[in-house]
Amino acid sequence: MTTSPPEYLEKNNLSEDGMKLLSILPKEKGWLGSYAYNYQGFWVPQKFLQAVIAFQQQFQAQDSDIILVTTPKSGTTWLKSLLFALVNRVKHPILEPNHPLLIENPHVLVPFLEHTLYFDGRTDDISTFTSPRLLATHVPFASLPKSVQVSKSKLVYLCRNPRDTFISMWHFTNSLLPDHKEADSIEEMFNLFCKGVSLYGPFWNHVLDYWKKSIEKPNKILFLMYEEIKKKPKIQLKRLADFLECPFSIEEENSGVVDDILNMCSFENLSNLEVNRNGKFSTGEAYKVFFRRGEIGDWKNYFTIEMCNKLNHIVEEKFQGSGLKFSYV
Ligand code: PAP
Repeated sequence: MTTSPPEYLEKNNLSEDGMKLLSILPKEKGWLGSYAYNYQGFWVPQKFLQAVIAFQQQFQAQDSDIILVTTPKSGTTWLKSLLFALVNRVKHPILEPNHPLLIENPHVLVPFLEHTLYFDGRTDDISTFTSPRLLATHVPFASLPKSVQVSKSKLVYLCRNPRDTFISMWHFTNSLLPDHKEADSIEEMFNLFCKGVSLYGPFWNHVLDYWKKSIEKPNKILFLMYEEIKKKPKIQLKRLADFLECPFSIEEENSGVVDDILNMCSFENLSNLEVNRNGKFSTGEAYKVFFRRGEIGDWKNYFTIEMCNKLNHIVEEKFQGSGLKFSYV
């Protein structure tokens, strides 16, 4: 394991209060040698802790907000693009040559609250963003700002089966290392994941809390799974449109708008765009790291029988009686 974590995971710019908090939080040596801190029951690297707190303290939800919540590596980039295309389809017709999704990365069009808008002491005036504001977060339900929970804002939740989520995260984290040197071994990272130590994890708590809330409040939270969107994209996109109260009209369906959105946001299309092949965030990370394979079942290339058994055992125990089932193929 590397001894000097990359900039992405660690940065020593916490306020004095932040440093005090850090000194009392439980910590674990996590991904790429950085420490993960257990804050309000979930694991977060130092780099994002202050931004999570700023988001909690400063964000004021508006009733028209649409907030995408995901477990990291569950297809966030994909759903950001689908949401943007869907909600803005009148302002930006799908086949227009300069559609924003053809020239900008989905993470720019649907920014993360803690990773972007409240990151590093930023003070953007997000109250003036065009309505409906499309925003994103990885923060667990119980730790969302109160105004999100009590407003009429809508939450779209996305998760993915834990095997593919883990493999995607393992590749992603290692891809942040220059020359992929000193990468984390899959065994070490898998053991941490099984202990619950993963970005915004434990994975099962994150998923289960949103699952239960989506049943309690079906008009507030829509629960989506990567595998279901892959297998039945039209049905899931229409579900999303209905939930957001912008259903497709018969004319739109007949003229192929649903397919046009799915084609524009497909892995093949997005990953081959110039902006996503060569563009970068202002912080230096390349957009291309968000496009790897985009498939269900890559776990088969990495998981041993023992790993499957170990994770199955945890997942079955945690999700018992919840009615929630993952698809692995
Ligand atoms: P984030 O949560 O850190 O923002 P996220 O977008 O969820 O990242 O992770 C990227 C994953 O989504 C990658 O999965 P993989 O490692 O298993 O390949 C990426 O390939 C996949 N992905 C990105 N865009 C699409 C898309 N348009 N369709 C399907 N999968 C996609």
